[in-house]
Amino acid sequence: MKLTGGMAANAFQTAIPLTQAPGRGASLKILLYCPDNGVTRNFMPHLWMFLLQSLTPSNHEVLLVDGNTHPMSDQDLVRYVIDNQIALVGIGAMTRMIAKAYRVADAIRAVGVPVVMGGPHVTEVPGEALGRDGGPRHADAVALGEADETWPLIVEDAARGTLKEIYAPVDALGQEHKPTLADYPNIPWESLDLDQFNRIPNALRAVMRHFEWDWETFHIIPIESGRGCPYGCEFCTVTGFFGDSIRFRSNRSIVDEMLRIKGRAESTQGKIAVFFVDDNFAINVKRTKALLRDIIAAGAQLSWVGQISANLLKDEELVDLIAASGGKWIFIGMESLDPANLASVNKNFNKPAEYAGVLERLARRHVYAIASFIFGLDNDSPGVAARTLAQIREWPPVLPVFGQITPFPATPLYERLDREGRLTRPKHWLEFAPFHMAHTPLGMTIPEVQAEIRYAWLNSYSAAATARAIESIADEPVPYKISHLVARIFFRGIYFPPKGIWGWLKVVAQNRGSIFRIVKECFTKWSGAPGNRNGVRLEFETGACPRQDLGDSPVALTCETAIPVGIKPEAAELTATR
Ligand code: B12
Ligand code: SF4
Repeated sequence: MKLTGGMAANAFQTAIPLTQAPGRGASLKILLYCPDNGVTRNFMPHLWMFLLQSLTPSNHEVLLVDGNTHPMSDQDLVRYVIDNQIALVGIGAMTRMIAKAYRVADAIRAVGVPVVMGGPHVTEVPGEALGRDGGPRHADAVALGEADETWPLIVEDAARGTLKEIYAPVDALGQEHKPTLADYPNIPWESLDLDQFNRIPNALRAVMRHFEWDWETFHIIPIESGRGCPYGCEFCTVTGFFGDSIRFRSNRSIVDEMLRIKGRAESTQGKIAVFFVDDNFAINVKRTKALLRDIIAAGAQLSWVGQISANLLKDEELVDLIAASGGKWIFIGMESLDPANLASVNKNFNKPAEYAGVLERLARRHVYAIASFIFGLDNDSPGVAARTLAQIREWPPVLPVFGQITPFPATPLYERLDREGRLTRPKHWLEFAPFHMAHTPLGMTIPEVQAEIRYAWLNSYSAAATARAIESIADEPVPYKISHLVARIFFRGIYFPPKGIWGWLKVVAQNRGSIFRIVKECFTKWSGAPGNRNGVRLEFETGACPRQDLGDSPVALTCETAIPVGIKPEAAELTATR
């Protein structure tokens, strides 16, 4: 963790050492709350809430509320806190949700309930939450960095009424100490109440039940297999926050977690997919292969999404294993097609000339890419969106996402732009505005960047672009087409969130050509299996497997499909910063 500023530098000195023995105070009822920011929503629960819940000493009770799935006004939340006799509230937020987080914290503190804040933003600018930067105070305490080991101490201090202001993961000598992940807790996914995170809209659940389709629930569950990334891209907070020393959980604990999740899916008529939230899931290729082999050997495959940088996806065996272990979509931070741009943000390990090969290698195994681009980099000029889209059209179908370069506090980018006097909104997080830049790029104006981003989203997810993408996989099994279509509609909602039922009907009407084509194909295949209602189901189950042309691949070709039919395509935001 890299702490900046005077306040941050003092943080380690004032923090309590991890060696302090926790004593037992009263039993507390604790609320962990994750704010939405009223604009963007997440499609997946936040891991930190479940992790901290599992790490809470057992004499306390922890309730979770995620504003993304359960939006509440500040006053509703205060009422919830009072009604449930909550004695401590923990709030975690990324930079873009921090303004809402502060507002909620203020309202809760106003009724006398202490608030602890944690997560990337308060770690980066702890003085802001504590009111030490001249602004108002929003939190009674802040947890800096990884809180796996400090959280139990915070809870016990709160129970004794001795909450301190700053908790940092330090050893007895005041040196930063990173959790090893060797004794990662069991998050009881098999028994947790995940109802608020079900992605199947209410209206569709009854239909699924009626037809006995096992899509009554669909959850995306976050799993971390390791932490840390050594690459240090200029705009990224990860190297600063988690450190460049990479730590992994044991394969056994990850496989066990997946088996428990799989067991839940099988026993609940539902589907569950996993999001490996590691920033670079294959940062140690040898270890990732070993993990994927263990997943396959244990029969723990679940459909999964992960984030892997393009340079690591050149390894054929790795990609075989990704496919065989259930990997469906890989998030790739391509950022730019311009090597000068990549060099300017310390990401020149990305080689645009290699992107096509990587995408084809994935597509051959029916694994596709979420390709993330950043506009507004210093070598960008007007027309960057059209140039990028022209290149994308040459590739196997991908789900592109576009954002602007954002200087997050405490990143090398923020510091450089600050030094260069280029920050136009140095505290952009206090006035969050989606897709609005906070500094002036060198080759374009801020409105030009916004226009490029809009052009890119509009033309990537138009009905014509979707029809082209479906056409490009015409020879693939139906499930892939369904999966692509649903994913494209879902991703379209990132930039163009549909408003209510009419909004959705409009999206369906616009894409009726692609929908009709797939339904027709589905129907043909279904009726092509006389007397067998399972005709389609059978294809869904086998269709997701990698093509059987992997030669002497050592991996077992078994996998299950998770087509996110009925997924609630809310306005999710995907990172464009990895
Ligand atoms: C998964 C993920 C997502 C998911 C959604 C989040 C989710 N539902 O989990 C998706 C892919 C949608 C996403 C989107 C975005 N993301 Co994101 N995402 C991540 C990622 C890879 C993993 C998060 C995670 O679960 N980590 C593991 C947990 C255990 O770590 P943690 O959350 O930090 O929690 C620990 C501590 O922070 C602390 N803690 C956290 N909260 C709290 C609260 C309390 C009370 C306490 C005591 C402690 C505490 O304790 C935890 C255990 O040690 C992180 C990078 C990373 N490795 O963390 C980026 C990251 C959080 N994302 C980031 C960004 C920028 C974004 C986007 C804005 C990108 C974009 N341009 O669109 C969007 C915004 C989403 C939105 N809705 O508005 C940045 C945030 C930087 C910042 N300063 O805010 C990160 C750090 C990545 C980066 N490159 O810098 N993201
Ligand atoms: S952007 Fe990705 S590769 Fe670069 S430092 Fe961040 S996590 Fe690592």
